[in-house]
Amino acid sequence: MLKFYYSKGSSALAAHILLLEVAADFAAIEVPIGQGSHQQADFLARNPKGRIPVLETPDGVITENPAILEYIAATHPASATLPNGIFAQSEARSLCAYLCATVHVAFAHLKRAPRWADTIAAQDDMRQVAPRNLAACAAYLDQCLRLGPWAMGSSYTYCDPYLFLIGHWLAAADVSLAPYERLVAHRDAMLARPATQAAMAAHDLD
Ligand SMILES: N[C@@H](CCC(=O)N[C@@H](CS)C(=O)NCC(=O)O)C(=O)O
Repeated sequence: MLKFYYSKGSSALAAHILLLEVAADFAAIEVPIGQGSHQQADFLARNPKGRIPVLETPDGVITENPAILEYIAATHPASATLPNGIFAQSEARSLCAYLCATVHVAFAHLKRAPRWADTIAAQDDMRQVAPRNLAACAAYLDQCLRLGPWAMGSSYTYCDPYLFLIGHWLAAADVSLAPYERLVAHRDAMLARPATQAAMAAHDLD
């Protein structure tokens, strides 16, 4: 059985949706970031980076959202959430790398500014610039959906819960989705799926 370590409202929502979507056999273990549980020794033994999510598999521990999502898709072939063929798989990795390394980090500039700057002025500046960068990310992601309705085109893949998470965070960060019609349609299509609804409920989100 898989063990999935998550914190409510964190980026773990993406893998949580996918685990439910593919009907994985998993146990969800809450590690509340707000209580500092991700910095406790037992969690650091699993992920020395002290970050959520973590997936414990029969072969060992996986960290980093793109790797966790691809693992879930690849180990549940009946769900057909892994794109077919090396080109489509590379495109999926490319999108998830962008979500992880650029978009997620742009969000972190809002909440985790002290990680990158010591002075209050520099932190404030970073927070002020963040919405501009996030809007640029949203515009790019809207373009990515031009084939639609899903991130990779006509079929739902493991990228979709990750893209949904980002859309959800954008709205929560007061970056209006309204100008990005494809992102709005994608969010609505995701919200119509029972797995998304169940994962949202598990994270106390509506
Ligand atoms: N690149 C990592 C980022 C993980 C990450 O930063 N997760 C956040 C929650 S969304 C976290 O653990 N934050 C706790 C902290 O920064 O101390 C991934 O994609 O898994």
